Amino acid sequence: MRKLPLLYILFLTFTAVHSEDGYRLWLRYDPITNKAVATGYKKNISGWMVYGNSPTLSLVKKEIQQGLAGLIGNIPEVKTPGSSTVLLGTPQSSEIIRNLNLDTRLKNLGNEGFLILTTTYQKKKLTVIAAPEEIGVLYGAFHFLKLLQTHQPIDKLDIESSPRINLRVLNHWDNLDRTVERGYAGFSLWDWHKLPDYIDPRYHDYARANASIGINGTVVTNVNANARVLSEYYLEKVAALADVFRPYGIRIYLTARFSAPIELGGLKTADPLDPTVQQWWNDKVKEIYTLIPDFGGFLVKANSEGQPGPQNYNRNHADGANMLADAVAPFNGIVMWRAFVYDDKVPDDRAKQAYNEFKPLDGTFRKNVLIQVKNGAIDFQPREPFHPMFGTLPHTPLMMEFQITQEYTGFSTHLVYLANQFKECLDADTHAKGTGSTVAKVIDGSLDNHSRSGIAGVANIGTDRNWTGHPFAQANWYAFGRLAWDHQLSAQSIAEEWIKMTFTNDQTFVNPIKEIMDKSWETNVSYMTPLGLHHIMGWSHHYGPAPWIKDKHRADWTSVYYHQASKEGIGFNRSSTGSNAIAQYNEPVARLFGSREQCPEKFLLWFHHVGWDEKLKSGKTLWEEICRHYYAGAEEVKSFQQKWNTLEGKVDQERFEHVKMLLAIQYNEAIWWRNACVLYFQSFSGLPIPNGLEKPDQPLEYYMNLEFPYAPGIRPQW
Ligand code: BDP
Repeated sequence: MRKLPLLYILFLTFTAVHSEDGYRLWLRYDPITNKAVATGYKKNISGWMVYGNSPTLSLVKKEIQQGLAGLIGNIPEVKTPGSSTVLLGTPQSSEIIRNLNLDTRLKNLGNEGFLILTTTYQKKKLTVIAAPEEIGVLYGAFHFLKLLQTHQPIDKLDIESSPRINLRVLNHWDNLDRTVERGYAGFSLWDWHKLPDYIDPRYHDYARANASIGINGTVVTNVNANARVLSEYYLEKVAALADVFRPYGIRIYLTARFSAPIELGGLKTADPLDPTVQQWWNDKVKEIYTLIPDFGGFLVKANSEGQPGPQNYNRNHADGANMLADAVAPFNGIVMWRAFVYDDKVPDDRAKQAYNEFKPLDGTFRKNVLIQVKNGAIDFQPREPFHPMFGTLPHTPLMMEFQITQEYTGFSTHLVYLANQFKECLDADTHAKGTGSTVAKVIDGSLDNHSRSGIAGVANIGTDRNWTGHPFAQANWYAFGRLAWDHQLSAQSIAEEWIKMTFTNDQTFVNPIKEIMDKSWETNVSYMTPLGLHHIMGWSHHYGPAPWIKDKHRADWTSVYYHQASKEGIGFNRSSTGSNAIAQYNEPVARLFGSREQCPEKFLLWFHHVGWDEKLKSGKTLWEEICRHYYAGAEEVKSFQQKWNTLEGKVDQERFEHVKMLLAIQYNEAIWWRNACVLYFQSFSGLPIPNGLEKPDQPLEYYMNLEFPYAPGIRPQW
């Protein structure tokens, strides 16, 4: 039998009492063990009071009470403010807040912002957490507790914070049978069968976690939509979820299957310009709002990957989106219409198709339509250049769609901190209105003066006890929320606060882990798709390497379509001598990406077909550089393992062992990626693996013959 370390055995004995299974996420509120820090906080917090007892302010009360009790212990709720009271409320709920002359400051915060201020009132020192609306008070409470969780000073606070983006939503690709498309953390949280009568306490915990990072919307159903969710039977269940989420400031949205009028309504058509179709949607929407008065609206995937849409009736995306937008407009609802469209019947480069379809429609969408665009033009690859639609459709509010679930970055087995990936895209300069026209400014509406703005993240959450499968995948959920609130935050600062709240404030743990997280995405790109390679993963399930995939029923679902490897070289020529996809970018981006010499090497094979022997900036040939990346990526995972092992004892044994085992899988899979890709590409280059690099222990055929019919996350009908 395998011997378990003594510490681990001891820990197992105690877990019944206090288990660190990751359920509590970043909201652990364990006692601050650093005496000096705890004493300092106690001096500044002698009591607390929340003005008001609405559903949201009751949550504030519960959070503050729980948070303070957990972190510093026994702080009484007081009836009147004494010295060092923490006082929370809105100007409507609290006379003291009204008397503090904060009107202008509060007004400037918008309806979700908050203010945390150390001040004096009637000679008493107070910490005031105030907001124009109740939800801001909840956000402020979480922020204040975060200061404590991360051991920040609180004696002289003056913090104003409001979100840069209005709509901050999770997209759940959850099916009504509770499977989750591209979900790697168990089944769907939504127990449709038992709803509306059974309310799983987890729904509250889910909403609370989201509120703690400012997420204010959730699309609970898959973009590959099932019309049934719009039936009365399901709408009652949706309404029950909406009731749970409401006090947390979270609105519910549904995916709308475009053919629902036929499937549910028995109509002969779903033509958006047919008045009976419009009427069907108007009636359906009215029914939804009767049950859910603050229903957010619809998310739609149309005419993409076999989904029905307006083009089935020779109408365009604007016709479809506007028809739905008209139905929800009287109720202040919105339509998030996805730009993820491509068709293998179209002979053009897949990377160009979304822009080609949407650019001519710029300015023709209703005011309550947002076009939801993936970060890159292909499909959530480990690394993609930013989507050319950002910065080229000034008359249409564009939403960002990031993928938090790790479909293409190792499922929930690989430690990959995605904030760096999100940031690379957000910080990219579209040059739409000169230098500094970043993607972030496009989506927050500031570049083109759009009052609506939005960002969506495809959720990585499921029924796994720790929500996300990998303990570190929680960081991606967290970072998405934080960047949605403020895209100016750095990936590193977000990592730091997450580590402290999720694990420990011990800097000898925080620093090395921050370093691992910071490197982890680049590492993942290196051992999967270095130098701009893309879409070379296992067919359909996307598990593991499979650059050899060819001859499928759709060319654009094969790997050879994307890497174009030949005896001469490798890479997709999207320059002016190839598909000319670069022309969709503004200058000087188009010129930069289009030039073989200037193109950043991280995107080289995305835009160029390059000879195996051609020299790169390092002086090495392309072949040598490809090998170097694959080998270095795998080696880095080994270094993560080594570093992790030195940290045993600094955190609970349960999560320590969990991460340790997952890192071992990640290392094996990185080697698998390395070996399979290097051998496969070698079959074209005919060149030897450079000296000093270990030779793969299996022949290429071995890797090509591996099969994974039950890899998680796949849609049953694919
Ligand atoms: C791809 C996924 C597929 C989704 C699609 C989408 O493989 O399961 O349905 O994106 O975003 O990445 O619609």
